[in-house]
Amino acid sequence: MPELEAMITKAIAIAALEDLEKYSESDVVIVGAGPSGLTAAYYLAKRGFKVLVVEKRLSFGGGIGGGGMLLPRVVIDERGLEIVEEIGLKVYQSKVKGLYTVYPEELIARLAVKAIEAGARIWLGVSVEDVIYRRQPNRITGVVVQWSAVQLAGLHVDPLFLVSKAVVDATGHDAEVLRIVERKLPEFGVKVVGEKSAFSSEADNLVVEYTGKVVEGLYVTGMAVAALYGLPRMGPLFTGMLLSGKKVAEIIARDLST
Ligand code: 48F
Repeated sequence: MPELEAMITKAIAIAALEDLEKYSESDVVIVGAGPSGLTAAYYLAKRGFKVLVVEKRLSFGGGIGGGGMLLPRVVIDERGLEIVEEIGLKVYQSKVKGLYTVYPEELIARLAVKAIEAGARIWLGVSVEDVIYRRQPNRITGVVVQWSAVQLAGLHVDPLFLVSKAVVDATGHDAEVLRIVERKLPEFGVKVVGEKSAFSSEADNLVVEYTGKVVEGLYVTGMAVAALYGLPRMGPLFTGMLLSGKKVAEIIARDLST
């Protein structure tokens, strides 16, 4: 019988490397485990797609956990109630007419549990630093990943590749994947206009309306949509994030099924 320490190392190495091999190819890679990315992961995994969420931090939830200026509530309105009910999240009618509040920690937990139970995997501490592309026709065919710790240390370590039929930029305000495509693949014609100032009622609808495919193989959801198209911000109103995640899942499901 080997020493327990050796057994622990073997157990992790075998399982993790099997995982890496399994997810070297998937149907959908979602970059970012914020509200839009987790919602998209849930609805895609529920439909049976092989879904991997890559998150650069060691936790999921993105901007949910900060509530509104660190006050522990986020707001949704009526349009979000259907999704909230589906994920089993408790919702509290606000004294402010027409609005509801939810606990950020519960929203993070419910979204993550639903995505994971539906079959999505979420890799923490992994950063997307580039994309994979092909020509004729121009298309995005996956992402280039690196341990966030390696990036933070500023070490020169070659990354690895994850191939997928669809890549989703769910990286929030920074629209990191789209900015990479804009900078490194000018022939794709992606221009990240940059998010505008606050106009909550307009922003929350527009972000859903503009959610979708950007170029072949690359989709956008959540606040990255606002950054791409120069839409206003909405603050800690999360209806649009949930609806955007659901919409991008529906669009990808349709595209991958045809
Ligand atoms: O920022 P984030 O929560 O994006 P979102 O889903 O939601 C926005 C709201 O939280 C809020 C708002 C709505 O009212 O304004 O801000 O659009 O989640 C984005 C996630 O992507 C991760 C990041 O750590 C965060 O958890 N992320 C960003 N860049 C990368 C990344 C990258 N290059 N690789 C991997 N993960």
